[in-house]
Amino acid sequence: MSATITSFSSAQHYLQLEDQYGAHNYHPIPVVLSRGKGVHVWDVEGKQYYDFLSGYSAINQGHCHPRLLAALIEQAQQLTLTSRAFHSNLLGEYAQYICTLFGYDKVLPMNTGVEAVETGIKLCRRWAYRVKGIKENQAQIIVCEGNFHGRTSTVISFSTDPSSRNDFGPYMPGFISIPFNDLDALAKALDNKNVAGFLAEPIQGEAGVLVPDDGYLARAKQLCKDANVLFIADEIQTGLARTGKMLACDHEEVRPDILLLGKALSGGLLPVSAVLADDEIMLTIQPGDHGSTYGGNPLACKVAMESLQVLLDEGMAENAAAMGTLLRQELAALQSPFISLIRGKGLLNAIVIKHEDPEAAWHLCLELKENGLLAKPIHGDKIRFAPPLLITATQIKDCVSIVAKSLEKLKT
Ligand code: IF1
Repeated sequence: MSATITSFSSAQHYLQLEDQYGAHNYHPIPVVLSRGKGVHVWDVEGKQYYDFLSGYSAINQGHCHPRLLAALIEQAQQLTLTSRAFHSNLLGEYAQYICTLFGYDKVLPMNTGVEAVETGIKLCRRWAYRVKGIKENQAQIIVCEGNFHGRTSTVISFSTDPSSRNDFGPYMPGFISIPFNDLDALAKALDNKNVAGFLAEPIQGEAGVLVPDDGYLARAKQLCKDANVLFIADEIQTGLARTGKMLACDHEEVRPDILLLGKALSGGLLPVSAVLADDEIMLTIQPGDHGSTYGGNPLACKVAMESLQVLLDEGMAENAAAMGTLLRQELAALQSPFISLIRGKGLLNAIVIKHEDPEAAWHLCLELKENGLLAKPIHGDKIRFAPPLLITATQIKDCVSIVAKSLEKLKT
């Protein structure tokens, strides 16, 4: 029997369907969205919200950006997928564009962020054995406690978050965990001839927007260089103008040996990720060694080039820097007894909630929703504030007034 879905105005109908037929692998804020434009989304009842999550930084360019939609629609009517069994007229153009923009010899195109992370791990290991000369199956990659790099079995093998990792064993070996933002721990871990790489987020997103000390990235890169170890920067969430520069590494003029991009590389239209590296690393993978059905498809290439160009043309990094500073200033000016910390860089921010109710951050997010702003807690007491990068000063002030109004609810 074919299921027929009649359009209902009640969100309840959609929530019930999702609960009955969808896996229960998320606990969303109870809102059912049906439209997005710029910094706003609308629910099925037509209520408008500010989006303060931006699809976890996949929608830096704003919802349904007209230039991205035009690129998608135009290419979708031409050619969407060839597989890599054949060439297309767009992969080479895209590869040149992105390599020139970020200053690398080559790009390996993938789809999701975690596929880029997995690809980076495989490239690092391949380089370890075929260039650095580490003995087969002995390569180690240093990672940071509190990391979030995705949800495949390999990647959760080095997660320190019990809900991401527990009861998914057996785990992939070959990873050494050290504290984030700890150069002594990194230096000590690097004193191991089997270490091939250091994988880190320049700012730890899921850990609560943890910004490392000034100089940490530059010093970490130097320590890796001195130890002949590859620095693998996961810029899937921090990259593409989110922190006020094209890359978070740019704040310290650090050039990763392997650069991982995703999310806003397609402006929220379809999954596109990328791994960039120079030939010494990238050419350790030869034909048949790695790939993906959709990796580098013409539709993805077209949308990714336009997504990057929009960031540049609309000065989104500069706006993120300015609006991020304004947001943190305005939040601090509230002097709320319920906000113990405000931190972030550019428009990747988080507030830490102080309240005797352990669910206070969740309740605040429900109140924010009632007042027209969508955000979601990170691990209990923190709330990520990461709007699309085209947000204006007026809108920032409007959002902060929504936060102020919503915080009143925590008094009761
Ligand atoms: C979920 C978190 C954010 C990422 C970094 C790789 C990936 C992500 C730095 C993998 C993905 C997403 C995944 C999504 C929620 C969201 C998230 F809460 F999970 F941790 F943003 F912080 N590197 N992050 O942030 O990219 O394979 O998902 O395309 O899994 O719940 P992906």
